[in-house]
Amino acid sequence: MKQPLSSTPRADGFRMPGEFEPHSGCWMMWPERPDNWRQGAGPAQDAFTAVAEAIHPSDPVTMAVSPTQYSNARARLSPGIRVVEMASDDAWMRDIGPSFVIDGKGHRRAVDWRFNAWGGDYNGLYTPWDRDDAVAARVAELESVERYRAPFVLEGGAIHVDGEGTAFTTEECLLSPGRNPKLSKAEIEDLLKDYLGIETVVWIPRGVHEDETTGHIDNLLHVCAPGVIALTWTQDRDDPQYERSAEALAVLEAARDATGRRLGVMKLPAPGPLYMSETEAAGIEAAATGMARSGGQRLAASYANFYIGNSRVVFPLLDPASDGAARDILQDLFPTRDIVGVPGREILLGGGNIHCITQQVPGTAAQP
Ligand code: KQY
Repeated sequence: MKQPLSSTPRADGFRMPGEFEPHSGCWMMWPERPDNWRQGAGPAQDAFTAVAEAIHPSDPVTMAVSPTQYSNARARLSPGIRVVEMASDDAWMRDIGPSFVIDGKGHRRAVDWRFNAWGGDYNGLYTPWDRDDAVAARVAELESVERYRAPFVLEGGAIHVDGEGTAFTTEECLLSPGRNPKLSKAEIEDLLKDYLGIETVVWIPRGVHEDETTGHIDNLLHVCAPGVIALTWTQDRDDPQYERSAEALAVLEAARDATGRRLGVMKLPAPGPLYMSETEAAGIEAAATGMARSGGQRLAASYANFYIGNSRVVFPLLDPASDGAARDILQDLFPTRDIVGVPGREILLGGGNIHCITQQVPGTAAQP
């Protein structure tokens, strides 16, 4: 495997583009871990297949899959979806894949973050995680791009960018003791600037209630365009999510992005609240580490966990009472894209949703 570059994206004139900018493809990873996916992962494989098929008409999809699952995945996915063999510890391509950066001259590179299963020995969700940590380098190699190996722990779901110099993250996540306990907030902010090619970090206090990633931003909000944010919102002041979303709204309303612009915030209704059923919990094998499951457990459900493709936005269907309202808001936010809902509950049971299981590859078109 090729050695990583020793400089940084920012020093080399690269930036992470917004998800709403053009893509040349999308990577996913096939689920199979029986202590995270119920009934031997069959229902999750159906859900991941539906997501891949929904994205594919918009962005060419590559599904990475372990050698033992290759035939199963190949048989389930339509022929236009590329299937490649790759080892992993679970299936969260947003978090284990690279974040791609571009330079506006047609060059693309990968940022390979250090991965420790969302908290390492402190509060990580499983061990070992070395196969997950190796995924970004393999994706970079298959995309034929050079790679930076970042010197700190971060998952792709811990950040959003607007492509114009601003990144969004949460203090709950990036300042958690399980990730980079020796780095100060200022040091983490400097590293974000260097590795994302940005100027401004908007720090949201906390993410979604009961999110086992410790506060990933991608479950709380989405950057829909420069200066436009979709934020998970509940009207129920007694719901623990209310305070979290209200704090986020206050920060967003007070913030200026890297261009000095104020942010517009669109509220996405929170589904539910949703809980794991006894039957669902019973179908998941007991976990040796941090992924204990039980009936009645609150699920970290959010419509903000969607994927923005070239011509489609693919969002999770989570609650018939609010799916339609979420769809209408997304259509207002993305008037030129089709809004495609895909059942999201099986992915939610594993701890995330559609954004968490996808990783876009930006296009290479040079910018003026
Ligand atoms: O990005 C994510 N939401 C990943 C969730 C990991 C959950 C592992 N059970």
